[in-house]
Amino acid sequence: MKKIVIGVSAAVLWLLCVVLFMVFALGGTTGGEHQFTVLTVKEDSVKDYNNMPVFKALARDTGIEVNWTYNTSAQYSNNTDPVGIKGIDAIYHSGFSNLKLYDYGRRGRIVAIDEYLDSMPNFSRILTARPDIAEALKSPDGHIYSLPRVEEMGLKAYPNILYLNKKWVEKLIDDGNLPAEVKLTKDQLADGLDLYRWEFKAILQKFRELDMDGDGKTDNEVPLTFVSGNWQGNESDLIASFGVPENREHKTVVNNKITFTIEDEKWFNAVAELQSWCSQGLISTSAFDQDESQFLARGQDGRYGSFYWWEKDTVLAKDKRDDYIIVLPLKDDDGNRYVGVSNEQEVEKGECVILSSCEDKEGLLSYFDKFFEPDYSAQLNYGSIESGAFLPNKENGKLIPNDDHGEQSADDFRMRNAPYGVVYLTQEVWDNSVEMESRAKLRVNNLAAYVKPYTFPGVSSIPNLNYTQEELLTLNTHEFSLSNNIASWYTQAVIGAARPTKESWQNMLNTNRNSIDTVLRINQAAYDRYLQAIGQSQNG
Ligand SMILES: [Ca+2]
Repeated sequence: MKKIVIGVSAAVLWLLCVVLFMVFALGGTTGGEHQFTVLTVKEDSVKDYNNMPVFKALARDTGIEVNWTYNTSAQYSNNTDPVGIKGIDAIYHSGFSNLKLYDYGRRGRIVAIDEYLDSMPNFSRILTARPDIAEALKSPDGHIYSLPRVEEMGLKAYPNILYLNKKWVEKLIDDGNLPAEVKLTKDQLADGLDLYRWEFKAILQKFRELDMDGDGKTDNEVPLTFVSGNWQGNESDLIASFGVPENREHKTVVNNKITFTIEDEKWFNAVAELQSWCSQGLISTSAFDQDESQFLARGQDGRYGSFYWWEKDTVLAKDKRDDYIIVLPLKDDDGNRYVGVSNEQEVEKGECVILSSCEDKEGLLSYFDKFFEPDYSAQLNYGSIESGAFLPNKENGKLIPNDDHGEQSADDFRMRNAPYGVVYLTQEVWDNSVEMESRAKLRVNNLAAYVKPYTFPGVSSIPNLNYTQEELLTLNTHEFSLSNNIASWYTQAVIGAARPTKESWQNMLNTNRNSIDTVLRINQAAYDRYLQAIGQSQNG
């Protein structure tokens, strides 16, 4: 019976769609050229853009009709020449690299968007107000070939927070099992716990030896875990505690100098110590081969003694969340703490490209220009007001996120309802137009209180750099093999049976010397130009 009702309503809906489509199609033909087809990359679990209220609102607002067609990311990545797809005017979520953007751009296959700024008041304003963004978007010939995604919360540079199972530490204290040299009392067990690295290690050793969860087995506790090399929740800040500004690319800016962390002997010392932690079972070997979803699934039942992640709520089932506390970046023997800065960008370059075959470039770009307005950016990023992503009414001129999605988690809701892509959400927007989600605020506050103050002195992210054609090609030859070589040496060293030798580390550096120096030279040249372009003195 239910099936029949659904069938009937689907038929009615379909009929309605046909009628609506005809109305729009007729309107389109009489109105002229305001109809476009845009290919977007999305998974089947994400709702149809054509039915999303935010796109209906955009159509009403602009008088421009966009028909969205889809590729899943698997389909899309199999297509070696997506710009050659017939019948589309643009690609949303194009994900093009610098080299690809420039390559398509100089061959005239995608549009130089900077030539259409008259149709794009919002984007023009952004480029003027933010020379760093303008600089980041340029290709070697000075043209801008893509529309960006800008989401600034100051979060992505610090993707690792160390969480510790407080319940288990309490149990150690209660049972008299806390190592005598670790002076910890129960009332200290709160967010911001202050530990030397050696104290943390001594606690992990107890987690390893004892049946912490009380199920009768001593082999199913995971003392420490993370997702090695992942963009969040990786081991970089454990390595940083040895006094080296590590991130997952092993490459950072120290006092305006592009630097590889792997060249620092402190990095080698960290790797050697990690090997010892792994061989003693303090770090689970799965930390080096699990993906995000496996890591999240394994954490739910509360058998992690400690882990690195951005927030604990996604890692733990609801009833386990209060069991964990935030540990400050681990102190070295001298009492110093360090965290590195990631190179994850809050300005993402290749979000949307317009194909040269598009017959009304001004029209389509004036449509996408609307995406940069706060109300549209917010709905594109979190879901439509009508779908329940925000409360129906603004407060003090601000959109207020709706955190209550019933049985559905905030992540699930957002994944299905938000198209993401071209947005502009900056501090000014958070201050005036859109209230930040409560979980984002929590991250901001946690990072401000427990992580950011310990940023390695003089260290900053490598920004989006603007390369010449020759530089792009040279980087293309060196970067990929270099990062593979580093990753394979590192993983073998850490999970190997014996402590890595200094000689094997130096051999790895020697073998890759040419690539290391070439990448540094090119990055530095581009970084110096970047500093000049955004008007900063190199010493300042
Ligand atoms: Ca157990």
